[in-house]
Amino acid sequence: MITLLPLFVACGGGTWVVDTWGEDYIETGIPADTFEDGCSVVFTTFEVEIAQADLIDGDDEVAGSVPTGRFDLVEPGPQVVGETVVTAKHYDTARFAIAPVDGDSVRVAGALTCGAASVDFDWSFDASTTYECEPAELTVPAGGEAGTQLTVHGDHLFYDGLENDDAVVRGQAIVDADGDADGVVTLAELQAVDVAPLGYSVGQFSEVTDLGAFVEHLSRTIGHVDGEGHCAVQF
Ligand SMILES: [Ca+2]
Repeated sequence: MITLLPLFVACGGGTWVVDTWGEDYIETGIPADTFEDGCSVVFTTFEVEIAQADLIDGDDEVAGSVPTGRFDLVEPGPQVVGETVVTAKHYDTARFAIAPVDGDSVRVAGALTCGAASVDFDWSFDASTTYECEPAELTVPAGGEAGTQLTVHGDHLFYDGLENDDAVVRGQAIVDADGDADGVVTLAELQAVDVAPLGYSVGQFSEVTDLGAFVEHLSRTIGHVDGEGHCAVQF
């Protein structure tokens, strides 16, 4: 009997481990050479509320769920979200939700610098976003473990397009949005700025007409899988 237990485990399942990471852009900052207009940003807070982290079987069944929680990605990572035992096999889909649990879903704070001008920001978003992700190669081995990473891309908050592949990272419009010139750009100040004169592209999202709505939309595009892997979002 003593030898049967490990055999059973080996045949039945393996461990799926989920972590999350904001990479250098969130931990250290986004350098000026990444911005089309020479700005740069340093984050002091980049919190995401991971409300769901599921491994999906081929027939759209949830094969396993890991415990979730709130993570500040400014802290050096990757940070482990959780793990669960699932049937050992190949999987092609992981589903994550960044959504409010007890407060907002995403909070980003930091400082944006463009030339001699610098502004602070502290923005909270409360959208619920489900990311349907395609890990490049995910096979959970019997008796072993395999991992999936919810990789968060901080630079996406500063894209100048909502869906075009040639969108670039810009900051000047956000610095310029500081209407009362107090050195802090609020979401309300972003909402007072029309995006059309900025040359920003909204693509099919014609309801996005101000810079606040634009950045909020971008806050729902930050989730990726295993680095640069693709996740689909239904808006
Ligand atoms: Ca202000």
